[in-house]
This record gives sequence, structure tokens and C-alpha cells, in this order.
Amino acid sequence: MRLSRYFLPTLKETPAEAQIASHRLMLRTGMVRQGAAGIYSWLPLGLRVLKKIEAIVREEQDKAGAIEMLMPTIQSSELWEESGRYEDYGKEMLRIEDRHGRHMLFGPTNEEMITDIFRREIKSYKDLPINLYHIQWKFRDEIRPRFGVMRGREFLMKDAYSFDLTPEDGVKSYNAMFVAYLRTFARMGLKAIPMRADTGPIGGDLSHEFIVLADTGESEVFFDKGFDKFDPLAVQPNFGDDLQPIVDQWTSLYAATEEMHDDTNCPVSDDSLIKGRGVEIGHIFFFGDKYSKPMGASVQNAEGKPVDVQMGSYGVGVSRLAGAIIEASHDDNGIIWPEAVAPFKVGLMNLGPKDENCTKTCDTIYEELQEKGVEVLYDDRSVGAGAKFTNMDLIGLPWQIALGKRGLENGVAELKNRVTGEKQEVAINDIASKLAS
Ligand code: P5A
Repeated sequence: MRLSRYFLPTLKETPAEAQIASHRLMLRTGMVRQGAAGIYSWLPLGLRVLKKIEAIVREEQDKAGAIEMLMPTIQSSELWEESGRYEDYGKEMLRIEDRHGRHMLFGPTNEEMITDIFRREIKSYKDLPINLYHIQWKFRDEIRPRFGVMRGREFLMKDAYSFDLTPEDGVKSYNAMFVAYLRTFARMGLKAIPMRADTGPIGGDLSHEFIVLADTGESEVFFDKGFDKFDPLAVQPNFGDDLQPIVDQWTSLYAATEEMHDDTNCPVSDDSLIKGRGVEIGHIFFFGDKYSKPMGASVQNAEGKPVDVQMGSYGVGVSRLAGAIIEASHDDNGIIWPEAVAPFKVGLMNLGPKDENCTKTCDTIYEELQEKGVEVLYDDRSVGAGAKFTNMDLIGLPWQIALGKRGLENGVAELKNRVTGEKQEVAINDIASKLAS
């Protein structure tokens, strides 16, 4: 992408409304713009990141055996009356009336809708287990939307729903999601800790929140320092593997959110207990027949008797993750994207835009990178070198290539790693293949 033709409205000044680094940086780099409180447009750069996050979530869901579908954002109130949540959800639910006076709502979650789909189509235990998911926008009329996309009113969620015949099988489905979440977040460069959690309006008694540490996080958390030793990517399960030992390992150490933590009965000694703040990027629930029973979602078991199915639901804050990743990975100069979610892998800077040779060589590098499938943002604008460097650091692409007249004379370009700040000179002819490998 040529920057001269891109839509990247960066800001020099720090926007006054942004209280935390990720919000500031998402506005400054032109990733998002606010439409109304807690409602954002994703501009091209932000959308690229969102899509990358989504793709990792999708890959790990698919690997874990979940099946993708897509449910609508607008729902009818009827199903929610069946489950009893139409009243319970209170003011967080955005209620809408259509032209016929029917009560509709913008979905804050989809337990009711998926249970309805299930009960219409699936009648036999032979069709279980099944786990269906979608990645769709949700709306919650949060009392205090803040921190940009971290606590929005409209936000993108991956939500999966598992259906099993027995509670034991239900726990197996829960475990598959538990492990998929560990892998998903690790692939984005995040260290997420699963913590026993309160189930709130979703319900059930088995639940974990996946939390990444950040000083600006909204919840206070308490956990054993031993988590450091666990490597989530060491776990590469195959579909159908017994995952209980892995879940047991991760849940053997103490980790609890504020609501679940009890200072006096905490099993961890003071010197092993870490207290911090964190951001909840995922939340999983096992709630048995909470929805299947009132809504009549049952299947016939082997004896031909109807049994209410055992359900769980599993959420990932896809749009929140964009903020959480920046919160975990930035410095004074800007964002530092982990390669897996970076909007582009490389930023190419032409430091001699008025020089014909320099421009020609940069154009060639740009074309070579594209041919090799390397995602590149090419700063081909007629602005000073200083402005280009500052801008590239702000945007935070993992690699930067700078080529000016002096480098051209020596046949080398400068390659900088955004994480380490390390710079090296690389022969112009080699640079595209170096970045492709
Ligand atoms: C699980 C999937 C649920 O809604 N039903 C379907 C269950 N869980 S949850 O914890 O309430 O939400 C799942 C994840 O969504 C993100 N999230 C938000 N992101 C941005 N802004 C918000 N206002 C917001 N609310 C929830 C979180 O990452 C949460 O873990």
C-alpha cells in the first residue's frame, strides 16, 4: 500500500478524551474514530488489525472442532422472554421497536438464539457433541463506555456455544475451549491467565475469565507467580484428545478476580501472590441446562428418552483485543505490533522522494516485497525524513526499511526492528528476500 494513496489520518497531538495508552494510540494512528459514545468506525489500518485478530481466533476455534456460522445482530424479544432474561438484562440491553410495534433488541449475546436454532434442528444424541460459533457485533448499553474499544457499547465478539448429552461431556467441550483460548491469546503475543470467575448474567457455576495484565486494566486480580513457567503454545492438542490434564495444570495454581478472591482464605503465601490489574479478553461458561430446560432444547438419548442438553458459551473480545494488545506492547514512540497481528509487516520509507534513482529503487523494493507476499506500507510521500521516521515508529510495524541517497550510493538500505530498535544495513538486492523469510 502506498501511503500517498492510503487513508491514514494520523494525529500529532494527543487527543484529550483518551485516558489510556491504547486509546490514545488507536486515535493517533488513525485506526478508529468515535461515532458516538462507545461506538467506533474502524478505519483501514484498524480494520487490518481487527481482521488479523479475527483470523487467529477463527483458526483456533476451527482446530478445536467448533463450526462457524453467522447469526444476526438484531433479535426478537420473544426468545428472551422464554429464557427469562428479557427483564433480567435491564438497561444494558438496547431495545428497539420495529414499524409493526414488535419488540426487538440489538443482541448483547446469543445464548437464546442459538438454543432456538438447536432445538429446531437437532433431535438426537447422535448429533452431539456440537459447538457452533460466530464472530459478530454485539451491543451493550454500558453505563460507562470508556477506554476506546476496550469498553465499547458496540463491540466485536467471537461467541461459541457447545451442546452435549451429559455434564461430563459438557466439561470436555469446556476444556477444548479453555485450551483453544490459551493458544489463541499466546499467538497474539499475550500472556493470558485463566481465572475462576463470577458468571453474572450468563449463569452457571463453572467459569473462567482470561485476563492479560495491564496497569490500566479494569479488574483487580490475584494470582500465583508460578504461571510464569507455563507455556501455552507447548500445547498442541488434536481434536478428541483428553485435555483434562492440561486444564488441571493451569487451574492448579491460584488465580482469581476481585469478586472471587478472598484475602483471608487465600491458599497462596504473600510472597508468591501477585496482585495486579488486568483486562478480560475472554470469558468461558458452563451452565448445563440453564437455557435448554426453559426453552425445551432436548435430544433423545440412546434409550429414546428426551434429555435437556448441557450447554456452555465461550466469548472472546475481538475488538477489545486490539486495545489490549497495544496496552501490552507499546513504548513512548508508539505501538509495537507483534508480527501475528501487525497491520503490515514492513514499512518502507523513501528518504529521497525528489531523487529519481532513489524513488525508482524504492519502487522496485516495494514491488519485490509485494511479489513475495510481504505486506508492506510504502511511505512514498514528499515529506521530510524526520516526519517519516516518527510516523513509522508511531504506527509500529515490526520492520522498517529506510532508503536515502547515501544508502543508494553504497547499495544498502537500513533495516530496523521495531521491538529491539536494532538497525542493520542490508544490500538493496537482498532486502525483499530477507523479509520474506
Ligand atoms: C460468552 C459468549 C458472554 O457474553 N455469552 C456468549 C458469553 N460473555 S462476556 O464475558 O459477557 O463477554 C465475552 C467477552 O466479550 C468482551 N466484552 C467487551 N468488549 C468490549 N466492550 C465491551 N463492552 C465488552 N463486554 C464484553 C470481553 O472480552 C468478554 O470477555
